[in-house]
Amino acid sequence: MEKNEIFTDRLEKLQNDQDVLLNKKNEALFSANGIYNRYQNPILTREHIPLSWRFDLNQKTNPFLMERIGFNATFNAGAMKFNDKYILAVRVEGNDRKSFFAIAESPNGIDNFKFWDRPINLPQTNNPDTNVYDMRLTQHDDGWIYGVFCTERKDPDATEGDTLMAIAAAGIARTKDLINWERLPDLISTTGQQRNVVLFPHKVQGKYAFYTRPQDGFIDTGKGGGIGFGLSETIENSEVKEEIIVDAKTYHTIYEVKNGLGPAPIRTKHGWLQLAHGVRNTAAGLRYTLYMFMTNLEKPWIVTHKPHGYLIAPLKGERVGDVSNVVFSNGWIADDDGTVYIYYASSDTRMHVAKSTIDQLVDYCMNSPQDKLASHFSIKTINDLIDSNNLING
Ligand code: M1P
Repeated sequence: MEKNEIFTDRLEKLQNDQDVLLNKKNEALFSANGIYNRYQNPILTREHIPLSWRFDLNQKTNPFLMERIGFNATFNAGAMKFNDKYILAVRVEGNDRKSFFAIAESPNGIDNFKFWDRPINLPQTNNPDTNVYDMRLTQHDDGWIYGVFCTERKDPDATEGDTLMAIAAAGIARTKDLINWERLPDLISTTGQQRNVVLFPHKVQGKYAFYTRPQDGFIDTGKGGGIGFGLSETIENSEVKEEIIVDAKTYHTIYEVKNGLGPAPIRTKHGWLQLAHGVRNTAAGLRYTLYMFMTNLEKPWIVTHKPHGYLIAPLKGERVGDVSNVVFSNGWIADDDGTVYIYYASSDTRMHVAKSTIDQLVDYCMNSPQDKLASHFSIKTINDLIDSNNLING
């Protein structure tokens, strides 16, 4: 085959394949638990990355139409509704392991997600990031859209030859249009490291409020007790001087190793709906699942309801990927009609959506039994349900 035929044939196939993928309809699957519906297809994969980010499309300089820049994964996306579109701020990871953020939009929240023309050009602080990931979007009362994310840098105290020691901190940027971003200084907090930090949408006691996840190591949270909460006088130089623990990591639960808040909470008349990830240990390594709880409307750091166990765990194909046995969420959208789109990533590889409603999630949180932390209590809870069902059935 002639070189110019290779180029034109490959370009046609690549463009057709991507058109088919981007326009594919997504169907809701039957929900056995009645709490949410999963969907048939992932909503974003590395195959969704625009061809112009991957290929030199000039036949003269790339006669074989080879990929020049490879992409490894699209996952852990922040989410919001913006100009009537369903927007994801996606963690895109290149073959070089560097993550960055890129906006993808869909007209209906479940399919047709397309990336905007270019990735987000995130300004640097005077301590440049090595890697950035897991942006939580918050539409704040102050008029700005905030993106709070993890910024990772090599630990300056790493001993010679140690190429692993790193420091995680909460980076903060804000925007009005999701294209032009202003970078603010990283959050200063009481512990050495932070990940999974979320800005609350309203001021509390006149201050900016953050959910935090204090940790004294890069991977291990150590003495950091779980999902925290703290206040900062300003957002331009954020500092949380005191963190209280909202939801503690706990022995023999799905969040025994660590946990972290997902997206900014959803307000309901019964309280704030909260989505988080919990991590437990297994012989096969860490297992990440998603769980929910509700917090008090006026005191969003106080848990009022907490169903036992997980809401979403990795299922079928979701179980396998770069970091297997993981589901992770840092984005959801509540529509005006009460529909809730839960965006979650599986195994640090691809994005999915599950659909529910505020009414279903409130009912789930308020009426599911709590984890009473021992098998014999679980049996009692099951027997109570059987007894009340027997009463109904005579
Ligand atoms: O690999 C699973 C997840 O691990 C981290 O989350 P956490 O800090 O709670 O362990 C993050 O790196 C996250 O991006 C990743 O999905």
